[in-house]
Amino acid sequence: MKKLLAIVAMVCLFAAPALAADQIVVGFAQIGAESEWRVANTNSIQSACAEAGFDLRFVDAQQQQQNQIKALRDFITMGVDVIGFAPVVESGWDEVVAEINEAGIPLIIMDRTTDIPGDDYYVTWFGSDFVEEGRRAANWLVEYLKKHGRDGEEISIAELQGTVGSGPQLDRKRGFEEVIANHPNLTITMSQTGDFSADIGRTVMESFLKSGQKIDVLYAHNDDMALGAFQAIKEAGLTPGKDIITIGIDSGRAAVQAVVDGELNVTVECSPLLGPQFVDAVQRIMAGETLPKVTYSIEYVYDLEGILGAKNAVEELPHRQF
Ligand code: GZL
Repeated sequence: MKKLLAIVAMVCLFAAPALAADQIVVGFAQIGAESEWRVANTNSIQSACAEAGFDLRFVDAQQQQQNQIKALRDFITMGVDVIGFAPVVESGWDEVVAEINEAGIPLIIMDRTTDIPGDDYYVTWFGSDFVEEGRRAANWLVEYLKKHGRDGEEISIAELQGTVGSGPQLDRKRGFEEVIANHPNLTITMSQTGDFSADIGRTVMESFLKSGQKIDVLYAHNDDMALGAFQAIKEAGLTPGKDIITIGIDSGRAAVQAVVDGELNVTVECSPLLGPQFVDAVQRIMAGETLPKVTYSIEYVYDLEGILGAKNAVEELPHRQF
């Protein structure tokens, strides 16, 4: 029996898929799993890398910058072929990025951005134009109010911001405020971070509602916080999408469903499906190709009224991939 077990063990050992000598080793430091968007982004990266046959070293930093920095340093020590990450916030990366550059490891940045000046520290960045997403949200609101005969009204906007100091939080706010600056009747009267989390979005919305201030519009920097806020709105005896105009960003399946149900008035798309682009960038780097410094995703807006060319949520729902 012992001899048989020894033979089986030997067979398993040799049958195990050995690391191909030329297998590409990739390190990716992910922000966390704070939202449906992030979970879909992780799934996209992991499945695309598996399909490409990469040896992917993947770290979930649980939204802590120091965890991302540690992971990046570990990748340097491992001597991976390429490093990728989505910076949880814009600042605090100078030192570790200099170490990556010093080590001569190509750096891919996706989704979020850093405040490091210039663009020679990374090979390529791809993701969404967050300022444009903020503009789209505000321009949609301006047109919606006009269509519904409310463009002369004093409109009070409650804003649920994303993770403080992150690219999407800074830029979605910037783009939205750039547009409403031309409409003095539109005012952000309350604004607080919900850290892109549905739970925190709900508790912050509870506090907004308890303030007793008039709320005509909820602008949430991601759909998760908007959908979390709906619970608080309903507990206050109000109907989201009717008593309060609701605006979200990301356009995951749950959000597009909420538009179909009439609770979310509009969702501005921000695609997490960046895995194939990441694999393509790694393969082109390994082939010695030059890549574009910046590539923006092509994205749309989904509502039920086709405002500003928005696509119809009912038609889109069956096609949502996340
Ligand atoms: C945007 C991405 C944001 C999403 C949130 O590209 O960084 O982070 O909008 C996610 O849902 O948490």
